Amino acid sequence: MMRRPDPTVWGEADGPFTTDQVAAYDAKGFHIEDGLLTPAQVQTCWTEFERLAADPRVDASGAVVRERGSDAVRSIFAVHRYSRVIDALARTPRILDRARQILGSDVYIHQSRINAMPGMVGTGFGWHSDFETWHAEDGLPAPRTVSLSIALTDNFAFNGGLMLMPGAHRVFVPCVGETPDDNFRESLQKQKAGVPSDDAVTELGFEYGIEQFTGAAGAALFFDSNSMHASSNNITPYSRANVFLVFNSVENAPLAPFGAESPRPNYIADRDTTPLVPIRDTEFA
Ligand code: AKG
Repeated sequence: MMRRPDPTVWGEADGPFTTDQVAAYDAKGFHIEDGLLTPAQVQTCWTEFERLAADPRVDASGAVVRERGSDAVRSIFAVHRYSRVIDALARTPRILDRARQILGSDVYIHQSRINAMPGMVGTGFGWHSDFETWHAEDGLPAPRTVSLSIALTDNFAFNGGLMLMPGAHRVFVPCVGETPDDNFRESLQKQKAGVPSDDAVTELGFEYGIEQFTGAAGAALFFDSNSMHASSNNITPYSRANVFLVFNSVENAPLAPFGAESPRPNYIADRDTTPLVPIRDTEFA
């Protein structure tokens, strides 16, 4: 394990986060904002999720990942490409200005997805840092991204709410082994390459502890790309669906992958680095 050489907050740009919130994000690697979306806006996004999940063209594109051993939708990728609503969501000032504030530059979307975590059959995501994969397989040079997870259903402690290790984003954990060709075909259902060893997770867990993102639908979690995070299986009847938007700095454009033969497809790791153009808040939903 090594201390991360890069900052978490890039520059001192103004924005919706207060100075204290920026300092806490810097120290913990994440920030929770209750009520980022209104109930009506959540409903609009949920309707989009149902529409995309039923669209055969989206399915045929490969963007829909299903749970192992069941037909239930686990993830839909590139939702900002398939949905005008999600595209507009990403460009609302309350979201875009926060991403720009943390990253100190213009931003574009590196990845978007809805993780459905369906009731009874939703399977969790083992401990990992996203930056490991985004560096090795997508070619992002530095951890200069901020991820946003917005709850489309209530996120409880018991229905697969995301767990994070506060402060562990400052440690980079190199993962053992090589990335197999087309690793994403398996890793999006269950990640095996690019994950830290049990010993590394144990050490970090005892040093940093674990907190959890819980909140009513509409709550949001902003988190750093090197945050150590995971979720448990959802064995409750209550689905835990979240929309994820990953903002990358335009100054951190992807290069050739650092640890894989070829980059992942565009619907998983977008290589169009055109800066997002803001909209007015009233233009969204
Ligand atoms: C990821 O998208 O990298 C996650 O870890 C998502 C975890 C979740 O949805 O519970």
